[in-house]
Amino acid sequence: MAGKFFQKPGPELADRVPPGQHLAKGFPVLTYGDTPAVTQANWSLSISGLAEAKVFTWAEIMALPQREFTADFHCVTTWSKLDVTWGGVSVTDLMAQLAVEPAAAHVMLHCYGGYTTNLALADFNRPANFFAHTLAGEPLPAEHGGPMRLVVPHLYAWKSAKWISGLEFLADPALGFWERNGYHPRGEPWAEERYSDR
Ligand SMILES: Nc1nc2c(c(=O)[nH]1)N[C@H]1C(S)=C(S)[C@@H](COP(=O)(O)O)O[C@H]1N2
Ligand SMILES: [Mo]
Repeated sequence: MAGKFFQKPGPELADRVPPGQHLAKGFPVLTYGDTPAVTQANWSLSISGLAEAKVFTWAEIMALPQREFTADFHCVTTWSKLDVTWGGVSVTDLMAQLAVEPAAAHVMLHCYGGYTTNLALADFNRPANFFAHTLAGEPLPAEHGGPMRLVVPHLYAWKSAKWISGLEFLADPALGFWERNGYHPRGEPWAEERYSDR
């Protein structure tokens, strides 16, 4: 698929680009359905399931430590983008604000527009994962999930929920939108966990 939109990684980047992936030129937009209209004023993040129920406003998230992140981004449709620069709040900083029950082992991410995706708690609660409101120094564009998305760099990008609206903590594994439709429950790019065998 080398050509106008993709390029084969040179040997110097081979250890950065997972098997079967090509480097994207630019930053493609991958959305199932329409871009929902969400503003900072009407955005909130709801905590539900096996955790003390809570709703964070935009201002409450902005009051948490604001950090910069540089991360690679791997879409299962075979494009990757290296060294994307983001600004936002680490998942571990947000988790420190929550009272999650010990029985919680999974989390379902809910989004404005109805998209969902599932993660094991161990894949979610990592300092390298973050809620992003800034992309390349600018407010996160709506088509890339603005005003707020999650980014989970170590898994395929369908786990990086755009327009995130809620975290639902669960005891048992569950499947989100693409996972119900044949994508792998975990989605680790170096192991090419693209599709489910079920
Ligand atoms: N809410 C929501 N989040 C989503 C998606 C989506 O359709 N809706 N697509 C996922 C997929 S498949 C990918 S590859 C990335 C794409 O992010 P981008 O559009 O910023 O490149 O977002 C993920 N998060
Ligand atoms: Mo994707």
